[in-house]
Amino acid sequence: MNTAITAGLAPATPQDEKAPFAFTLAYIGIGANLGDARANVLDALDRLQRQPGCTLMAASRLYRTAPIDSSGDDYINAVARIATTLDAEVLLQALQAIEQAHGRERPYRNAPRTLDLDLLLYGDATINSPTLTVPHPRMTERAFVLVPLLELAPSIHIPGHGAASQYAAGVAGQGISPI
Ligand code: A4P
Ligand code: MG
Repeated sequence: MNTAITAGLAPATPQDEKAPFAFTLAYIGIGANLGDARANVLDALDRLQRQPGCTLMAASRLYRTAPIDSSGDDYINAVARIATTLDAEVLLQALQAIEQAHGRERPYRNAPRTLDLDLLLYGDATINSPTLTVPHPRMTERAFVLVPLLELAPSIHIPGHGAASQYAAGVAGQGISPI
């Protein structure tokens, strides 16, 4: 069995089995603290599963988290692992379309939001374009990212930063609990 089949991307013909589809494992941070935040996060997972070019491989538990550099109610946060054939910029556009489906508005930086989808990691890529920074620049400082990420991938490395687990102690004071 090749890796394409393992990822649920079965080849269309026997010949294709010789040339497996290229896919990338990516991690998506999901957050919401407006409206029915729990329902919004669950719907985001469903939409990721249905997104062409993406297969939802795993999802963390949902967590209730205290706002960090933000206002409003507690957040509901989770992290998803997907296998995707989409280019990183195309994936970002797909994530933004899911945010828009939930009426995401951006009145000011870090405003409360119905749904926020951040591309945390895209394989082992480092990306610095006008629209996309990967790894997500603040992911090592935030329990709402690190705790669900480490639940899914305890030994994961963050390009340019090393083992994600080494940052867990630094965010231990931030309020987070599974729901
Ligand atoms: N952009 C660049 N890189 C990325 C990336 N890796 N993933 C650009 C997603 N977007 C990326 O994003 C602004 C622009 O960032 C986009 O147009 C995109 O081209 P945005 O979603 O409009 O704004 P944002 O979410 O306010 O910014 P950002 O940077 O995602 O915010 P943070 O730093 O992630 O903070 N507290 C709790 N407890 N839980 C939360 O989920 N979230 C935030 C948002 C603050 N406090 C929180 C939570
Ligand atoms: Mg965002």
